Amino acid sequence: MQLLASFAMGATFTLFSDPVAIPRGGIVLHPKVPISFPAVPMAITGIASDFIDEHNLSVSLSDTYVHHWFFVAERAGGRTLSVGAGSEFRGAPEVLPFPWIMQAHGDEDWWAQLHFIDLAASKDNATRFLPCLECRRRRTCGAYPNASINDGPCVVDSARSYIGDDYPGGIYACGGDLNTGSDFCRRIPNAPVAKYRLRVDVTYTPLPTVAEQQSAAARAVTDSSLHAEAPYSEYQVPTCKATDMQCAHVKVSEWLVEGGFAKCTSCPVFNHSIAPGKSELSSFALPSRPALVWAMGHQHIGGLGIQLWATAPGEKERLICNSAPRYGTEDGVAGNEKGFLVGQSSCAWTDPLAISEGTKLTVRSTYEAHAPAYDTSEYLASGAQIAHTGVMGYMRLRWVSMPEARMPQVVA
Ligand SMILES: [Cu+2]
Repeated sequence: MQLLASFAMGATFTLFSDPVAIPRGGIVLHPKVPISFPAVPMAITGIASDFIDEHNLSVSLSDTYVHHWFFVAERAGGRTLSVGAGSEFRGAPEVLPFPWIMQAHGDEDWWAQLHFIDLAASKDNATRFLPCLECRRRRTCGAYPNASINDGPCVVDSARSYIGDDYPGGIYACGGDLNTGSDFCRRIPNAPVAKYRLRVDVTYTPLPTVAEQQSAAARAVTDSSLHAEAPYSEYQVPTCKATDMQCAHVKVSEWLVEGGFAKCTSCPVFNHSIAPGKSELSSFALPSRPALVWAMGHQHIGGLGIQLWATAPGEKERLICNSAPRYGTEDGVAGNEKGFLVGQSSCAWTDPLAISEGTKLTVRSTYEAHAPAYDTSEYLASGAQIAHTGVMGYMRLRWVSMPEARMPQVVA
């Protein structure tokens, strides 16, 4: 309730997740950490986040890697908002162009999904650093807590017996214990436990009257995320041939905007032995007369950029959004960690970009694809096969419904 006193036009308030404990060298995946969010109607215009320790200081990714974070609102059992992605969080605040908003009605349940990998035992060892945060699967691993000190990413969840024996790494190998964390990249005997929190800064305008709430509804966005790897949530980047001087890998998905949906026309049938995901990731409902107001890609280390292209009926293909990653340049500096992906550029349209019926949308996610520089003999996927394990190529989109009178016949 203290937050309410500070409400004003365009004000910002700050939320904190509950503290998350993680043993040094461990991993934590909390699927649903409750967030106390003010139970009043508001128009959210921006969300920024930070990852802090017990002293409210920003934590470096090279110390504890924020693999993913999602800040989610649910209403009447359905998800109404999802913000966040991965390690780029400090350099990728989600700020909608005026006058578009994320609408909170005041009766949502808010929670965060947090996935952290502690690199304390790996950051001084190049042979562990990258395979650790990429969750590269080891050939063998002991059972926690009696695993050897050299154990690392393994598929240890017996409930996931459907995972293929040749699964090379990714989320399935990074599950961890949901409550206490688990041994992961390198166990530290009697490891101390760190406690971290997610800090979320919300910029908003209050909506105290029914009339203001109704007006805001016309400016409220809906979201969808078109994966280059749909219907999966991750993919593997194959190592390029030695003769390939450019050595870049491009993952592509194609989508048809038709009948109120964006449906993937190039995606395979979902098979859960290959990678996490779900068949629903191949089709998304769109608002009537869909138009884009914001887009941002999400990639992992090794990403070179992700693009959204559109081909309206009878038109040539056009680049809609090029979302470029930014890599840090300073050792251990939170927000600019050397070699880490610390930002991702966004695209925004104050005047919505209408996507007409029959338009083909294409997502292209590019990664560098050189063989790993470390010895991969202890991992399931050898360097000759996989350059990066468990990467993502998400194009995160925010949609509004275009006024009918302004709907063009082709992409503007
Ligand atoms: Cu990711």
